[in-house]
Amino acid sequence: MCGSRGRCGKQEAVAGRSCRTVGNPGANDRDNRPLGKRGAFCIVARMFVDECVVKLQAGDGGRGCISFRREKYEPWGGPNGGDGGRGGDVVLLGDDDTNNLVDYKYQPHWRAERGEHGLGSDQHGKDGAPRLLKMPLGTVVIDEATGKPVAELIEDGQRIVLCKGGNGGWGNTHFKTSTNRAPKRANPGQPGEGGTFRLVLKSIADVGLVGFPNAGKSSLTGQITKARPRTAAYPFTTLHPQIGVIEYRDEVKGHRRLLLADVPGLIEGASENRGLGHRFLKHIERCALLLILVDMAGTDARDPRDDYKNLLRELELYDRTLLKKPRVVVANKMDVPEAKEHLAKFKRRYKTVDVLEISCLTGDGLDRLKKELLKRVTALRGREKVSRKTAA
Ligand SMILES: Nc1nc2c(ncn2[C@@H]2O[C@H](COP(=O)(O)OP(=O)(O)OP(=O)(O)O)[C@@H](O)[C@H]2O)c(=O)[nH]1
Ligand SMILES: [Mg+2]
Repeated sequence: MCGSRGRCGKQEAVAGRSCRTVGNPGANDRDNRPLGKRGAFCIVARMFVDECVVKLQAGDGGRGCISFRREKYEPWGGPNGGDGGRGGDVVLLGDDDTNNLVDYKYQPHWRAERGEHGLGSDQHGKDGAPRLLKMPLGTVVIDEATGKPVAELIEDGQRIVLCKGGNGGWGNTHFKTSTNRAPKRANPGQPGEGGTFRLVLKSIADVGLVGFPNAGKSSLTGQITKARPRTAAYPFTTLHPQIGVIEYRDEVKGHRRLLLADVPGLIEGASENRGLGHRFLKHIERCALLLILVDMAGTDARDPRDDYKNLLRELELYDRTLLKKPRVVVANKMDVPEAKEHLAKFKRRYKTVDVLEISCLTGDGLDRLKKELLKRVTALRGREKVSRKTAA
């Protein structure tokens, strides 16, 4: 969590670890200070890691013990070697409060405790403590040896035992038989499982926000969710995805919420690594609905019609299936006088596309957009459940 919690209002951002930033243009000048003047902890907290490699090792089982009972007046006390303890597992825990893999990037080696060895007098070794690793929801674990996904964390509190600890070895008491009353053998503990794994975070959100830089994605996120991503009039203000929660309070149907993922801007040629490239598009792969935000003001002499075409092209180049996802096209900056003309031209070219008009500056159209998002996502999620049942 951000070290300056109270000061920067970090608790409002669900993901992205951003400190409180400008929701409305110019609203909070303190946060426009250069990074170096905000305190070192904030700078570290801004780092966003969504992919890293870790080496995990479960604990080995403890050795079984060879021991014999020796007491006064007990000449044939018999074997009393205890068993070794079980090695601890490496357990992944889905955690809603974690949204970044930065902890694992700089500390990639994790090991669970080994089991203690067995002792005489039938004392069993203590089991090793498991190693609990908190993972952000949406983390996919890929085994580096096979290249195949082996686990995926999608629910808060979900536990996955990724590497099992080794069993403890039997002490010599277990080997006592009618013919062998004094066995001199015990088992060694079994080694714990281990491996090298790639962790890939693919955020889980209902709606993925896609647009050119400066289209107003973060302004929209700031307006309709509780997150406060930084907004400014220069491209690539947002450098990593931010997840915001859209809240709906309904007296009859109860409290509802949708997650909105604001991903960094896409530009033409992103597939060739221009701008920030395609690297963050994995965060919209799981969204039910894509929100394509078009800057109708034509900022920087751009043509909104070309923006829309280029956005779809970049999505297609990243993954064709993204184009099959349902999408809602939203025209932003409708408060700017030229926007009306641009919108008319846009509608003439894309006759079948339904466009929702909004302005993040004046707030026009935002309520309608929120309702539309809820309606569509509810319908889509319902359909997903039905198709999953049919597949089963
Ligand atoms: N006039 C007007 N300006 C807007 C509106 N929405 C956003 N802006 C301005 O557009 C600029 C860019 O807004 P951002 O929200 O940072 O845009 P973004 O899409 O998140 O940009 P990147 O993070 O760089 O990709 C800011 O200066 C905003 O004040 C709007 O509806 N009307
Ligand atoms: Mg932004």
